[in-house]
Amino acid sequence: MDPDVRSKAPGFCPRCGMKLVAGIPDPREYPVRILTTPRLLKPGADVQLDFRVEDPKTSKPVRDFEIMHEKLFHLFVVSQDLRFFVHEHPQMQPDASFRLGMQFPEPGVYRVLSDFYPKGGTPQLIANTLIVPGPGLKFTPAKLRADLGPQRSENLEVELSTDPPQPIAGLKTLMFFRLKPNDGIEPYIGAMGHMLAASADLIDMIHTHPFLVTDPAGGEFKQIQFNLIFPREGMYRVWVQFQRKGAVNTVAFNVPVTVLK
Ligand SMILES: [Cu+2]
Repeated sequence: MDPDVRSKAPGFCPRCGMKLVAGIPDPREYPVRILTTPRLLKPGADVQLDFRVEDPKTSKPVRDFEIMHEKLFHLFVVSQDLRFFVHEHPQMQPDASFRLGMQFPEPGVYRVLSDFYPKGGTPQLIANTLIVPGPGLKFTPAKLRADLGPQRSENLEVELSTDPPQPIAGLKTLMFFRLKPNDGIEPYIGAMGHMLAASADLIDMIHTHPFLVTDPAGGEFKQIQFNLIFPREGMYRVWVQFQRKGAVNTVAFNVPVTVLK
């Protein structure tokens, strides 16, 4: 989904292939209610999450959604210490709610980000908080150190470089991810990569997709470029997901963002 891509006529986004919708409706937030079963969350235990999207005007459940990247509903769950990350796709139920089974590994505060596009509305990224009580529960934001070194996952090595080398809040940062080996890299849920960037205090969360995919250096690596604007100064944790030969690779970097002085 590329919310900045606008067209005068219905069609498809030239960048990500998603359906373009005529007109620009008022941006409105659609509240998401989360029901957990059991109600009290326990670390390491199975839990069922049910998501109900409400129409902000009528408070009635929303039933019609646009498909974004092959799915009706994308979900991110991130722990406050920023160690736990999942990107899942809850399934629509007959009553138009969405359901997902998962586990929370440890006691803690979790930010739950629902990404969906109600028909007739605008793309939504709605944050909720869930608390998993237990020993060691903390409410303090994560303290992260910069970590820009190469990361390895299932079957890929990922290197990051940025332009400017030190990202500046409010200005566009080009982020170049170099993927090795450069064979068998394929789309994952409708895009050549997915990024979630979260400020260490979990206030700013950005979900975005590649701007450009190239094979520089004679194809020695695949370069996947994301462009984004970090809203504020401070540390950001940036998760990226790429698929190679059927395996999803999730890696994360800690990116310090400065201000223009
Ligand atoms: Cu995505």
